[in-house]
Amino acid sequence: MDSSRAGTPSPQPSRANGNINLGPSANPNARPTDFDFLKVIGKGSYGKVLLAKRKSDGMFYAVKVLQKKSILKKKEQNHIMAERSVLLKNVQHPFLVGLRYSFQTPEKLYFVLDYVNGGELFFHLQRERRFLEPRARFYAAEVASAIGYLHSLNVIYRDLKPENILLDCQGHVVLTDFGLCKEGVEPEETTSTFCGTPEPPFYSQDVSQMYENILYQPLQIPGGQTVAACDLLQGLLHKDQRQRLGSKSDFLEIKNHVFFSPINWDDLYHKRLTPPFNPNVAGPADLKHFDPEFTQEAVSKSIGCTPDTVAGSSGTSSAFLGFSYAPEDEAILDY
Ligand code: ISQ
Repeated sequence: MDSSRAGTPSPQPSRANGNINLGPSANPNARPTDFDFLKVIGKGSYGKVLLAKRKSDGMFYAVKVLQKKSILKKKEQNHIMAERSVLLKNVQHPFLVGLRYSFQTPEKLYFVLDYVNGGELFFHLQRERRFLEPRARFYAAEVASAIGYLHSLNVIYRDLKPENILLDCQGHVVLTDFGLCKEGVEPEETTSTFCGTPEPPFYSQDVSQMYENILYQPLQIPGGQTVAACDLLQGLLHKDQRQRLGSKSDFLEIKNHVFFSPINWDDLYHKRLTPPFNPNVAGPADLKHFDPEFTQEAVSKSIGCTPDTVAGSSGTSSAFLGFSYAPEDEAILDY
């Protein structure tokens, strides 16, 4: 049922009666009670991500739960629906989290995502303070490969930061949060909104000062980097977007930059490069790489106890008609 393959437009919400309709629901049978919700493993601007075990087969998933009432403003609905349709396109890239299916109750939206437990890159970077260049190169290359793929679908990923980059159990990158993706952007177009989390290297406690820094403060790169790394950073952070690395031929320019000359991109894509760091997890239930701030938080009882009603019955839920999704070829996805 994936109507949003590369090159085809994403499903667009229909606005009749103010409802959003992304097409026929494919998995109306899914329920929150299908899962045991074990731990909170992440929090985003619109909800939580929970580690969940599916009762029928014992499989672990990361289930993103969003409160409908907190996203009912029109702009925010579009944001969530954009996230969903972006996720639908992503299942085939090795470094983007896969959406298995989604469903809703009158109160909440549920995204059933692949669960990866190597931890956030943010967590590892905080612990080690900085990565040496070969390690930074490996992560940057896997991220660039994923972003290049999104660009090939005319999708811009607008909140790239270490918190949104996870590692899988082998140490490969998995990008997760698609809430800020902008869809349907043609290559000639640009996007001019300030987006994401505009912190280092232009950080200031005063947010407007930080924006000033981003726009006008010259880039200062700490010593100890190779010429290739400095050149890459200067290229990516060029103030003039027309001169920025990637502005002419996108991912190809990144791929061909001298900093990445040790990378065989075909081997990278096929996960034939050994990750520079092995998260050493004991199994899918090993949460040692997740911040205790999240994992010690009790899972709200309401998450697993929503009535077994689906959208369309009343109130807020009608705005999310068409949300439920199950993959066309369930066998491929091992469901
Ligand atoms: C998958 N696995 C672990 C954590 C996650 C957080 C957000 C989205 C997907 C995830």
